[in-house]
Amino acid sequence: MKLYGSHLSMFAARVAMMLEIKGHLDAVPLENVPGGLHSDEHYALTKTGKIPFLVKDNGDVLIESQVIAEYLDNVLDGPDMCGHSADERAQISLICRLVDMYFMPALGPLLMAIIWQRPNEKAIENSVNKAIPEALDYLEHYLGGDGYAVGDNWTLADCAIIGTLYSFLNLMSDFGVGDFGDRPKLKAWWHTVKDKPETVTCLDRAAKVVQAMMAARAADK
Ligand SMILES: N[C@@H](CCC(=O)N[C@@H](CS)C(=O)NCC(=O)O)C(=O)O
Repeated sequence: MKLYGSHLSMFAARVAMMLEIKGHLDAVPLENVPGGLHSDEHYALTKTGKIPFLVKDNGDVLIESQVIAEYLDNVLDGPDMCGHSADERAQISLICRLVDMYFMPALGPLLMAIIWQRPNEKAIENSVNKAIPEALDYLEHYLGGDGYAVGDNWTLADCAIIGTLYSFLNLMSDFGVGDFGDRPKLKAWWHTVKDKPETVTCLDRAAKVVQAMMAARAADK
C-alpha cells in the first residue's frame, strides 16, 4: 500500500499518527503526491485532487482521511484505534467529526493567510472571534477520556485533534489564537499527551515541512 499527502496536511497527519501508533508508518510512509498536488497524475488517481489518498496493493484508491484511517485500522495489526464497544466507536467518531466539521474549517482562513499568503480578512475575523472558540467549546464539551480523548489509550480521536495542532499551537499567535483557553478538559488532555513520543513526532513532521517550505521560499527571493 502507498499513502500520499504531506505531513503539513492536518488530514494526512491524522492518518500518519495513527500508522505510527499501530507500528506501520515505516511500511506505509506518507509520500509526496506523484507529479505534485493537482497534477494530471494526481487527478488520474483521485477524482477530488485532494490529499491524503491511499493506493491499495490491488491498485484501488481510497480517499478521505477518516475513511483511510478506519480502513487501515481494520486491515493492519496493532492497537485498535477505532474503539471496542459501540459506545466507544461512536465517541471516537464524534470527536473526529467535530474536528472535521468545525475545528479544521475554522482554522482554514488562518492557514490560507499564514501558509498560502492569501488572507481573507472577513473570514479570519469570523474564525478568530466565533468559529475557533465555538469549535474548541464543542471539543471541550464532548471530550470524555481518561487521559486520552476517549478511554484510557490512544485512539483515532487523539490523532484527529493532534493532527491539527502543529499549525494551531505554533503558527497562529499573531491572530491571538493558539491555545486551549479556559477549557479544563482540553488542557488536561493536552497535558497528558503533549510530551508523548507519538505526539512530539507528529508535530515535528509538520514542522519540518514548514521549515522546508520557508527555506524554499527564501531561496526563491
Ligand atoms: N475531507 C478531506 C479533506 C482533504 C483536504 O482538503 N486536504 C487538503 C490538504 S490539507 C487538500 O488536499 N487541499 C487541496 C485542494 O483542496 O485542492 C479528507 O478528510 O481527506
